[in-house]
Amino acid sequence: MPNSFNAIRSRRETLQLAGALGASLALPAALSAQTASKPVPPLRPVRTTELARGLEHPWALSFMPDGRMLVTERAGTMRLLSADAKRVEQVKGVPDVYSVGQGGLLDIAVSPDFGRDNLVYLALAQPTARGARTAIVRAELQGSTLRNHQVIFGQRQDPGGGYHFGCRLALTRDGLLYAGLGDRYSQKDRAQDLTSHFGKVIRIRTDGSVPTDNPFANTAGALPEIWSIGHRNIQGAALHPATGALWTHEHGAQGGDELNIPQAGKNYGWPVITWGVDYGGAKIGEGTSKPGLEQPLYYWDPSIAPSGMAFVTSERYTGWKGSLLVGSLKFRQLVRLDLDGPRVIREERLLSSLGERIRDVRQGPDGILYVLTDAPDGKLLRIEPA
Ligand SMILES: [Ca+2]
Repeated sequence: MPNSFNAIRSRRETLQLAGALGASLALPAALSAQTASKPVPPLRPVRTTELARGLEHPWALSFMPDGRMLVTERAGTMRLLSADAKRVEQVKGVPDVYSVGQGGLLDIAVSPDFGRDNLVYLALAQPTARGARTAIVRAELQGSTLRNHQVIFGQRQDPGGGYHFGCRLALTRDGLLYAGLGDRYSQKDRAQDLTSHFGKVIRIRTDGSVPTDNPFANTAGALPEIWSIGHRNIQGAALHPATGALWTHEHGAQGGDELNIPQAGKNYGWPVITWGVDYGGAKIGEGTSKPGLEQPLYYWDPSIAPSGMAFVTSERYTGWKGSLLVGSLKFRQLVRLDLDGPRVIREERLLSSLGERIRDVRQGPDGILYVLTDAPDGKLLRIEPA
């Protein structure tokens, strides 16, 4: 089994040795792998209010500037909720999805300029003649209808099977779109292959074109959308509110769920290195570290099955500003990570008493936090200081 404490200790010893030798040892941007000591129970009580129920396996929540909410449902439907969630409409014009296993309608991101352009971005498993691929569709929301659909990205390969589509989206203010893509499980070795979109973070412009400064834009044979490689199944993505950097998390196999800050052209290791093992306990790849491959910022062992991610910028929660929230499907909790720059200094587990799989977490324009629960009768909950 992976032993994170040894990893931390061996890094400290390396630093001490380097110091003793008078050597300058540049710290890698992602530092070394780290798991926290035991997660702590809630430090302060929170109150949850159920705003809506009857959502069918809701997957993602995105806010419009006026506080209205769009919620995707995995089977391929979408709801538009009024800001108080009292009115719920079915959105028309949702694109066809491959609703098999983990596939279906996945993430949604409302344009930062929605008031001007009415655009929304959908990540979905899209059916093809041979199987399915993860695709990103841009459409205008007019009233409660999506119109003028454009597929702005589609994975190059499209095998069958219903696992590991990813996909989470992060839109920047200057017109870039990051997407975290899964390895499709059967294609895991291709997470290392620059001719495949499996197991990658991609970076495109919001019209689907490829920025010329992408790290592999001038590499012969490489797919130019690729930003970083060696990911397994990304289920959370958010831009850091101060640095603007993309943060992601991904599911490992048994143990080894990871938090990363994917940087241009870097390799995050899957399936060559991982802090997890295969289901059943068999070793995966070559171990936990290898020169040239990035260590995660943080990892969970046992796996929590993370889903959804939001930085807290709100002042409304004492002690929470600047922390990172991550839903847990497996442990049925909301995880709050206290950060010191890129290091996790404490992990707090919230909402345990609800017993709900947490699929998504977002901060609304009102500075309040909202979560979606994963169930046939899924809920939208508001989280407030008690
Ligand atoms: Ca990794």
